[in-house]
Amino acid sequence: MPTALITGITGQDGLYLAELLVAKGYDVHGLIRGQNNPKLDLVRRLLPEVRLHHGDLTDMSSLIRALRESQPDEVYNLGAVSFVAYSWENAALTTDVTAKGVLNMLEAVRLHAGDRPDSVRFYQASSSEMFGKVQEVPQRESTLLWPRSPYGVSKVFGHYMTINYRESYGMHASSGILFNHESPRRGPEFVTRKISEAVARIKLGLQEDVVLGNLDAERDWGYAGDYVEAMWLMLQQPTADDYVVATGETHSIRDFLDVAFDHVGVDDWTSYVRQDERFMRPAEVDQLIGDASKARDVLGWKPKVPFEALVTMMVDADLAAIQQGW
Ligand code: NDP
Ligand code: GDR
Repeated sequence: MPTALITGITGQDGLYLAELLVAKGYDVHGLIRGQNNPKLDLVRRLLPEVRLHHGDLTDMSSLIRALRESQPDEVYNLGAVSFVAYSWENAALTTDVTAKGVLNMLEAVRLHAGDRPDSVRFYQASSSEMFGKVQEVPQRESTLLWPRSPYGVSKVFGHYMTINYRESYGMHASSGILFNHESPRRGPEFVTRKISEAVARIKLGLQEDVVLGNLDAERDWGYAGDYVEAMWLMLQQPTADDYVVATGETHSIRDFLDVAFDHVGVDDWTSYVRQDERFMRPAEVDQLIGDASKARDVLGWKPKVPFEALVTMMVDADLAAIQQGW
Protein backbone atom coordinates (compact mmCIF):
# COMPACT_ATOMS: atom_id res chain seq x y z
CA MET A 1 0.00 0.00 0.00
CA PRO A 2 1.61 3.34 -1.01
CA THR A 3 1.77 6.06 1.64
CA ALA A 4 1.15 9.77 1.10
CA LEU A 5 1.64 12.82 3.32
CA ILE A 6 -0.49 15.88 2.51
CA THR A 7 0.14 19.38 3.87
CA GLY A 8 -2.95 21.62 3.71
CA ILE A 9 -5.24 18.64 4.26
CA THR A 10 -7.90 20.84 5.88
CA GLY A 11 -8.19 22.97 2.71
CA GLN A 12 -10.37 22.52 -0.36
CA ASP A 13 -7.79 20.56 -2.36
CA GLY A 14 -6.42 18.63 0.60
CA LEU A 15 -9.83 17.09 1.29
CA TYR A 16 -10.44 16.11 -2.34
CA LEU A 17 -6.94 14.74 -2.74
CA ALA A 18 -7.16 12.72 0.48
CA GLU A 19 -10.47 11.24 -0.68
CA LEU A 20 -8.93 10.34 -4.05
CA LEU A 21 -5.88 8.68 -2.47
CA VAL A 22 -7.96 6.76 0.10
CA ALA A 23 -10.13 5.47 -2.78
CA LYS A 24 -6.94 4.36 -4.55
CA GLY A 25 -5.89 2.34 -1.50
CA TYR A 26 -3.22 4.71 -0.12
CA ASP A 27 -2.33 5.00 3.52
CA VAL A 28 -2.97 8.74 3.83
CA HIS A 29 -1.37 11.07 6.39
CA GLY A 30 -2.04 14.76 6.82
CA LEU A 31 -0.25 17.65 8.48
CA ILE A 32 -2.51 19.69 10.74
CA ARG A 33 -1.51 22.88 12.49
CA GLY A 34 -2.58 24.70 15.62
CA GLN A 35 -3.63 23.63 19.06
CA ASN A 36 -7.33 23.43 18.27
CA ASN A 37 -7.83 23.55 14.50
CA PRO A 38 -11.52 24.24 13.75
CA LYS A 39 -11.33 22.01 10.65
CA LEU A 40 -10.16 18.96 12.65
CA ASP A 41 -13.70 17.63 13.12
CA LEU A 42 -14.44 17.99 9.40
CA VAL A 43 -11.34 15.99 8.43
CA ARG A 44 -12.10 13.30 11.01
CA ARG A 45 -15.73 13.04 9.85
CA LEU A 46 -14.97 12.88 6.11
CA LEU A 47 -11.76 10.89 6.35
CA PRO A 48 -11.64 8.76 9.50
CA GLU A 49 -8.89 6.59 8.00
CA VAL A 50 -6.43 9.48 7.59
CA ARG A 51 -3.71 9.81 10.23
CA LEU A 52 -2.97 13.37 11.29
CA HIS A 53 0.38 14.79 12.42
CA HIS A 54 0.79 18.13 14.13
CA GLY A 55 3.06 20.51 12.27
CA ASP A 56 3.48 23.82 10.52
CA LEU A 57 5.28 24.73 7.32
CA THR A 58 7.21 27.42 9.20
CA ASP A 59 8.62 24.82 11.61
CA MET A 60 11.02 22.46 9.83
CA SER A 61 11.49 20.18 12.81
CA SER A 62 7.75 19.46 12.77
CA LEU A 63 7.99 18.56 9.07
CA ILE A 64 10.88 16.16 9.69
CA ARG A 65 8.88 14.58 12.52
CA ALA A 66 5.81 14.16 10.28
CA LEU A 67 7.98 12.52 7.61
CA ARG A 68 9.54 10.14 10.15
CA GLU A 69 6.14 9.21 11.54
CA SER A 70 4.45 8.70 8.17
CA GLN A 71 7.33 7.35 5.99
CA PRO A 72 5.62 8.56 2.79
CA ASP A 73 6.27 7.52 -0.79
CA GLU A 74 4.62 10.74 -1.96
CA VAL A 75 4.42 14.22 -0.39
CA TYR A 76 1.82 16.72 -1.62
CA ASN A 77 2.66 20.24 -0.46
CA LEU A 78 -0.69 22.04 -0.58
CA GLY A 79 -0.36 24.12 2.59
CA ALA A 80 -0.18 27.87 2.03
CA VAL A 81 -1.57 31.26 2.92
CA SER A 82 -3.70 31.03 -0.22
CA PHE A 83 -5.92 34.11 -0.26
CA VAL A 84 -4.36 36.59 -2.67
CA ALA A 85 -6.12 39.68 -1.21
CA TYR A 86 -4.87 38.83 2.30
CA SER A 87 -1.30 38.53 1.04
CA TRP A 88 -1.04 42.34 0.85
CA GLU A 89 -2.30 42.61 4.44
CA ASN A 90 0.35 40.22 5.68
CA ALA A 91 3.13 39.90 3.13
CA ALA A 92 5.63 38.68 5.73
CA LEU A 93 3.46 35.78 6.92
CA THR A 94 2.62 34.91 3.31
CA THR A 95 6.33 34.79 2.52
CA ASP A 96 7.11 32.67 5.60
CA VAL A 97 4.46 30.07 4.76
CA THR A 98 3.86 30.17 1.01
CA ALA A 99 7.49 30.80 -0.03
CA LYS A 100 9.87 29.71 2.74
CA GLY A 101 7.51 26.90 3.79
CA VAL A 102 8.18 25.21 0.43
CA LEU A 103 11.92 25.34 1.05
CA ASN A 104 11.38 23.90 4.55
CA MET A 105 9.36 21.02 3.11
CA LEU A 106 11.80 20.33 0.26
CA GLU A 107 14.75 20.36 2.66
CA ALA A 108 12.94 18.14 5.14
CA VAL A 109 12.19 15.64 2.35
CA ARG A 110 15.81 15.78 1.12
CA LEU A 111 17.19 15.10 4.60
CA HIS A 112 14.63 12.37 5.21
CA ALA A 113 15.33 10.63 1.88
CA GLY A 114 19.10 10.54 2.58
CA ASP A 115 21.12 8.87 -0.17
CA ARG A 116 18.00 8.03 -2.21
CA PRO A 117 16.76 11.57 -2.98
CA ASP A 118 14.18 10.41 -5.53
CA SER A 119 12.64 7.82 -3.21
CA VAL A 120 10.05 10.32 -1.94
CA ARG A 121 8.08 11.95 -4.73
CA PHE A 122 7.17 15.59 -4.13
CA TYR A 123 4.32 17.71 -5.47
CA GLN A 124 4.33 21.51 -5.19
CA ALA A 125 1.08 23.47 -5.51
CA SER A 126 2.18 26.22 -7.89
CA SER A 127 -0.35 28.68 -9.24
CA SER A 128 -1.49 30.61 -12.29
CA GLU A 129 -1.09 33.71 -10.07
CA MET A 130 2.62 33.40 -10.95
CA PHE A 131 1.75 34.60 -14.48
CA GLY A 132 0.21 37.78 -13.09
CA LYS A 133 0.53 40.58 -15.61
CA VAL A 134 -0.50 39.15 -18.96
CA GLN A 135 2.53 38.36 -21.14
CA GLU A 136 1.07 35.67 -23.38
CA VAL A 137 -2.38 34.20 -24.09
CA PRO A 138 -2.97 31.38 -23.30
CA GLN A 139 -0.42 30.87 -20.54
CA ARG A 140 1.74 27.74 -20.73
CA GLU A 141 4.70 26.27 -18.83
CA SER A 142 7.18 28.49 -20.71
CA THR A 143 5.28 31.79 -20.27
CA LEU A 144 7.26 34.55 -18.50
CA LEU A 145 6.28 34.86 -14.83
CA TRP A 146 5.25 38.35 -13.67
CA PRO A 147 3.54 37.95 -10.29
CA ARG A 148 1.34 40.82 -9.09
CA SER A 149 0.89 40.10 -5.36
CA PRO A 150 2.97 38.95 -2.38
CA TYR A 151 1.17 35.62 -2.81
CA GLY A 152 2.19 35.38 -6.47
CA VAL A 153 5.79 36.30 -5.66
CA SER A 154 5.86 33.65 -2.92
CA LYS A 155 4.54 31.01 -5.31
CA VAL A 156 7.27 31.90 -7.83
CA PHE A 157 9.88 31.28 -5.11
CA GLY A 158 8.34 27.89 -4.27
CA HIS A 159 8.09 26.99 -7.94
CA TYR A 160 11.72 27.70 -8.75
CA MET A 161 12.92 26.15 -5.50
CA THR A 162 11.09 22.94 -6.47
CA ILE A 163 12.79 22.97 -9.89
CA ASN A 164 16.10 23.73 -8.19
CA TYR A 165 15.84 20.77 -5.81
CA ARG A 166 15.01 18.54 -8.77
CA GLU A 167 18.03 19.78 -10.74
CA SER A 168 20.47 20.03 -7.80
CA TYR A 169 19.69 16.85 -5.87
CA GLY A 170 17.88 14.62 -8.35
CA MET A 171 14.68 14.75 -6.37
CA HIS A 172 11.45 13.59 -8.02
CA ALA A 173 9.88 17.03 -7.46
CA SER A 174 7.04 18.18 -9.71
CA SER A 175 5.16 21.41 -9.81
CA GLY A 176 1.54 21.76 -10.90
CA ILE A 177 0.74 25.23 -12.20
CA LEU A 178 -2.94 25.04 -11.41
CA PHE A 179 -5.41 27.65 -12.61
CA ASN A 180 -8.35 28.57 -10.36
CA HIS A 181 -10.38 25.57 -9.29
CA GLU A 182 -13.52 25.74 -7.25
CA SER A 183 -16.12 23.54 -5.57
CA PRO A 184 -18.76 23.63 -2.84
CA ARG A 185 -15.77 23.27 -0.45
CA ARG A 186 -14.16 26.50 -1.63
CA GLY A 187 -13.49 28.96 1.22
CA PRO A 188 -16.20 31.66 1.43
CA GLU A 189 -13.62 34.46 0.99
CA PHE A 190 -12.97 33.52 -2.67
CA VAL A 191 -15.18 35.23 -5.24
CA THR A 192 -16.92 32.13 -6.64
CA ARG A 193 -18.09 30.85 -3.26
CA LYS A 194 -18.88 34.38 -2.07
CA ILE A 195 -21.23 34.67 -5.06
CA SER A 196 -22.75 31.17 -4.82
CA GLU A 197 -23.48 31.63 -1.12
CA ALA A 198 -24.93 35.12 -1.65
CA VAL A 199 -27.11 34.00 -4.58
CA ALA A 200 -28.51 31.14 -2.48
CA ARG A 201 -29.21 33.47 0.46
CA ILE A 202 -30.79 36.12 -1.81
CA LYS A 203 -32.99 33.43 -3.39
CA LEU A 204 -34.12 32.31 0.08
CA GLY A 205 -34.80 35.89 1.20
CA LEU A 206 -31.97 35.88 3.77
CA GLN A 207 -29.77 38.56 2.18
CA GLU A 208 -30.46 41.66 0.07
CA ASP A 209 -27.32 42.05 -2.00
CA VAL A 210 -23.65 41.18 -2.35
CA VAL A 211 -20.69 43.60 -2.31
CA LEU A 212 -17.85 42.77 -4.69
CA GLY A 213 -14.73 44.35 -6.18
CA ASN A 214 -13.57 44.17 -9.80
CA LEU A 215 -16.17 42.42 -11.97
CA ASP A 216 -14.08 42.51 -15.15
CA ALA A 217 -11.24 40.19 -14.13
CA GLU A 218 -11.23 36.95 -16.10
CA ARG A 219 -10.33 33.56 -14.71
CA ASP A 220 -9.95 30.03 -16.09
CA TRP A 221 -12.18 28.23 -13.57
CA GLY A 222 -12.27 24.43 -13.25
CA TYR A 223 -13.55 21.92 -10.71
CA ALA A 224 -11.25 21.03 -7.81
CA GLY A 225 -12.24 17.35 -7.91
CA ASP A 226 -10.82 17.11 -11.45
CA TYR A 227 -7.63 18.99 -10.58
CA VAL A 228 -6.48 16.74 -7.74
CA GLU A 229 -6.34 13.87 -10.24
CA ALA A 230 -3.73 15.83 -12.19
CA MET A 231 -1.65 16.19 -9.00
CA TRP A 232 -1.67 12.44 -8.48
CA LEU A 233 -0.90 11.74 -12.16
CA MET A 234 2.19 13.99 -11.99
CA LEU A 235 3.70 11.84 -9.24
CA GLN A 236 3.06 8.62 -11.17
CA GLN A 237 5.37 9.70 -14.03
CA PRO A 238 8.85 8.18 -14.33
CA THR A 239 10.39 11.66 -14.34
CA ALA A 240 9.33 14.79 -12.49
CA ASP A 241 8.25 17.86 -14.45
CA ASP A 242 6.03 20.96 -14.41
CA TYR A 243 2.53 21.08 -15.85
CA VAL A 244 -0.14 23.70 -16.45
CA VAL A 245 -3.56 22.44 -15.34
CA ALA A 246 -6.48 24.46 -16.72
CA THR A 247 -9.68 24.25 -18.76
CA GLY A 248 -8.56 26.54 -21.61
CA GLU A 249 -11.66 28.74 -21.17
CA THR A 250 -11.85 32.09 -19.44
CA HIS A 251 -14.84 33.89 -17.91
CA SER A 252 -15.31 37.19 -16.13
CA ILE A 253 -16.83 37.65 -12.68
CA ARG A 254 -19.85 39.05 -14.60
CA ASP A 255 -20.18 35.73 -16.46
CA PHE A 256 -20.13 33.89 -13.13
CA LEU A 257 -22.87 36.21 -11.82
CA ASP A 258 -24.93 35.66 -15.01
CA VAL A 259 -24.96 31.88 -14.64
CA ALA A 260 -25.41 31.88 -10.84
CA PHE A 261 -28.36 34.33 -10.79
CA ASP A 262 -29.92 32.80 -13.90
CA HIS A 263 -29.91 29.44 -12.11
CA VAL A 264 -32.23 30.83 -9.40
CA GLY A 265 -34.49 32.60 -11.91
CA VAL A 266 -33.00 36.13 -11.85
CA ASP A 267 -32.37 37.57 -15.35
CA ASP A 268 -30.95 40.94 -14.32
CA TRP A 269 -28.69 40.84 -11.25
CA THR A 270 -27.61 44.50 -11.30
CA SER A 271 -29.86 45.49 -8.38
CA TYR A 272 -28.38 42.70 -6.23
CA VAL A 273 -24.70 43.49 -6.77
CA ARG A 274 -22.78 46.47 -5.40
CA GLN A 275 -19.12 47.28 -5.94
CA ASP A 276 -16.82 48.66 -3.26
CA GLU A 277 -13.19 49.80 -3.24
CA ARG A 278 -12.63 47.54 -0.22
CA PHE A 279 -12.57 44.52 -2.51
CA MET A 280 -10.35 46.04 -5.22
CA ARG A 281 -6.71 44.90 -5.24
CA PRO A 282 -3.61 47.13 -5.32
CA ALA A 283 -2.55 45.27 -8.48
CA GLU A 284 -4.94 43.06 -10.40
CA VAL A 285 -4.39 39.98 -12.55
CA ASP A 286 -6.67 40.85 -15.46
CA GLN A 287 -6.92 37.69 -17.46
CA LEU A 288 -5.91 34.08 -16.90
CA ILE A 289 -6.42 31.35 -19.46
CA GLY A 290 -4.29 28.24 -19.47
CA ASP A 291 -2.99 25.91 -22.15
CA ALA A 292 -3.02 22.44 -20.54
CA SER A 293 -1.97 20.55 -23.67
CA LYS A 294 1.17 19.16 -21.97
CA ALA A 295 -0.93 17.72 -19.12
CA ARG A 296 -3.31 16.27 -21.70
CA ASP A 297 -0.56 14.74 -23.87
CA VAL A 298 1.79 13.45 -21.14
CA LEU A 299 -0.56 12.75 -18.22
CA GLY A 300 -3.69 11.94 -20.21
CA TRP A 301 -5.53 14.50 -18.04
CA LYS A 302 -8.47 16.60 -19.08
CA PRO A 303 -11.13 18.51 -17.14
CA LYS A 304 -14.58 16.96 -16.87
CA VAL A 305 -16.81 19.62 -15.29
CA PRO A 306 -17.58 22.60 -17.57
CA PHE A 307 -18.05 26.18 -16.34
CA GLU A 308 -21.88 26.28 -16.22
CA ALA A 309 -22.06 22.95 -14.38
CA LEU A 310 -19.48 24.17 -11.86
CA VAL A 311 -21.41 27.36 -11.09
CA THR A 312 -24.77 25.59 -10.72
CA MET A 313 -23.17 22.83 -8.60
CA MET A 314 -21.92 25.52 -6.18
CA VAL A 315 -25.23 27.40 -6.02
CA ASP A 316 -27.20 24.16 -5.51
CA ALA A 317 -24.82 23.06 -2.74
CA ASP A 318 -25.25 26.38 -0.93
CA LEU A 319 -29.03 26.28 -1.32
CA ALA A 320 -29.10 22.75 0.11
CA ALA A 321 -26.73 23.62 2.96
CA ILE A 322 -28.80 26.64 4.03
CA GLN A 323 -32.09 24.77 3.75
CA GLN A 324 -30.73 21.93 5.83
CA GLY A 325 -29.52 24.41 8.42
CA TRP A 326 -25.77 23.68 8.05
P1 NDP B 1 -7.06 26.47 1.06
O1 NDP B 1 -6.90 27.90 1.42
O2 NDP B 1 -8.42 25.87 1.02
O3 NDP B 1 -6.16 25.58 2.03
C1 NDP B 1 -4.90 26.02 2.48
C2 NDP B 1 -4.34 25.00 3.44
O4 NDP B 1 -3.05 25.44 3.89
C3 NDP B 1 -5.20 24.77 4.70
O5 NDP B 1 -5.26 23.41 4.97
C4 NDP B 1 -4.40 25.49 5.77
O6 NDP B 1 -4.56 24.92 7.05
C5 NDP B 1 -2.98 25.22 5.28
N1 NDP B 1 -2.00 26.11 5.91
C6 NDP B 1 -2.06 27.45 6.06
N2 NDP B 1 -0.99 27.90 6.73
C7 NDP B 1 -0.23 26.81 7.03
C8 NDP B 1 0.98 26.62 7.73
N3 NDP B 1 1.64 27.65 8.28
N4 NDP B 1 1.47 25.37 7.85
C9 NDP B 1 0.80 24.32 7.33
N5 NDP B 1 -0.36 24.43 6.65
C10 NDP B 1 -0.87 25.67 6.51
O7 NDP B 1 -6.33 26.29 -0.36
P2 NDP B 1 -6.70 25.31 -1.59
O8 NDP B 1 -7.04 23.98 -1.09
O9 NDP B 1 -7.64 26.04 -2.49
O10 NDP B 1 -5.31 25.27 -2.36
C11 NDP B 1 -4.31 24.30 -2.06
C12 NDP B 1 -2.97 24.79 -2.54
O11 NDP B 1 -3.00 25.03 -3.94
C13 NDP B 1 -2.49 26.11 -1.91
O12 NDP B 1 -1.09 26.05 -1.81
C14 NDP B 1 -2.90 27.16 -2.94
O13 NDP B 1 -2.07 28.29 -2.82
C15 NDP B 1 -2.65 26.38 -4.22
N6 NDP B 1 -3.44 26.75 -5.38
C16 NDP B 1 -4.81 26.79 -5.28
C17 NDP B 1 -5.57 27.06 -6.41
C18 NDP B 1 -7.06 27.11 -6.34
O14 NDP B 1 -7.67 27.63 -7.29
N7 NDP B 1 -7.70 26.55 -5.31
C19 NDP B 1 -4.93 27.29 -7.71
C20 NDP B 1 -3.48 27.19 -7.69
C21 NDP B 1 -2.78 26.92 -6.56
P3 NDP B 1 -5.50 25.55 8.21
O15 NDP B 1 -6.81 24.85 8.10
O16 NDP B 1 -4.77 25.21 9.45
O17 NDP B 1 -5.60 27.03 7.95
P1 GDR C 1 -7.72 34.46 -7.00
O1 GDR C 1 -9.19 34.12 -6.45
O2 GDR C 1 -7.23 35.75 -6.48
O3 GDR C 1 -7.77 34.30 -8.48
O4 GDR C 1 -6.83 33.32 -6.32
P2 GDR C 1 -10.34 35.02 -5.87
O5 GDR C 1 -11.58 34.21 -6.00
O6 GDR C 1 -10.02 35.58 -4.54
O7 GDR C 1 -10.40 36.27 -6.90
C1 GDR C 1 -10.70 36.06 -8.28
C2 GDR C 1 -10.97 37.41 -8.94
O8 GDR C 1 -12.20 37.93 -8.44
C3 GDR C 1 -12.04 39.33 -8.21
N1 GDR C 1 -13.03 39.78 -7.21
C4 GDR C 1 -13.11 39.36 -5.94
N2 GDR C 1 -12.39 38.44 -5.26
C5 GDR C 1 -12.75 38.20 -3.97
N3 GDR C 1 -12.09 37.26 -3.29
N4 GDR C 1 -13.77 38.87 -3.35
C6 GDR C 1 -14.50 39.82 -3.99
O9 GDR C 1 -15.42 40.41 -3.42
C7 GDR C 1 -14.16 40.07 -5.36
N5 GDR C 1 -14.69 40.89 -6.31
C8 GDR C 1 -14.00 40.71 -7.41
C9 GDR C 1 -10.59 39.45 -7.73
O10 GDR C 1 -10.15 40.80 -7.84
C10 GDR C 1 -9.91 38.49 -8.70
O11 GDR C 1 -9.63 39.14 -9.89
C11 GDR C 1 -7.25 31.97 -6.25
C12 GDR C 1 -6.64 31.36 -4.97
O12 GDR C 1 -7.17 30.07 -4.79
C13 GDR C 1 -5.13 31.25 -5.08
O13 GDR C 1 -4.62 30.55 -3.96
C14 GDR C 1 -4.80 30.51 -6.37
O14 GDR C 1 -3.42 30.38 -6.53
C15 GDR C 1 -5.41 31.22 -7.56
O15 GDR C 1 -6.82 31.26 -7.38
C16 GDR C 1 -5.12 30.50 -8.88
